[in-house]
Amino acid sequence: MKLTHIFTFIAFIALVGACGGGESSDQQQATQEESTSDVRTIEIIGIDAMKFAVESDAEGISVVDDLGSSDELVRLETISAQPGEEIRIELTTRSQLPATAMAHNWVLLYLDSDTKAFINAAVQAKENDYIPQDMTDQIIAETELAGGGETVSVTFTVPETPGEYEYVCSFPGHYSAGMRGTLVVE
Ligand SMILES: [Cu+2]
Repeated sequence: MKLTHIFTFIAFIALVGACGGGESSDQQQATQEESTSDVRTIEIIGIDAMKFAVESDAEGISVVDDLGSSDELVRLETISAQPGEEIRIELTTRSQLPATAMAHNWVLLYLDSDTKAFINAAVQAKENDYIPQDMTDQIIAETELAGGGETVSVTFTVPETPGEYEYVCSFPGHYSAGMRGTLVVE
């Protein structure tokens, strides 16, 4: 091969390489967009009875029918998940009360976190939407507070360690009223 041919060949390879790279990054972006819309979403309703409720039973969750006739909802008790799975929580508060009296959030805590201590500290953290700032290392995922008619959401990756992770509403009094549940990682 002549030297000029070699240079042409190298230039050709470089060009193909550059195009290939561009294509694959486009492809990656498309895959990401697709996966975002494909994320398993759990629509939770926060009710005045201070419970996490859902409209009906579904695959991957377990519910208890102990809310009486309250909006024909059932109480969400557990969410089952695979390690590393992506889950989106959408929390809507159903209430006529002002947000200062009735608002909800959804906070998922690590296995080794002290839930009672977290809840006790949350009462003192009104200025930070009832999230104790010195205990954020105990939180895997959290939504903002949702007042009546509002919807908040969070997307998170399920931890790799199997176990029963507790999720809570940290608005004062709601945890002890039963506004909590378990994310079961299998
Ligand atoms: Cu609440």
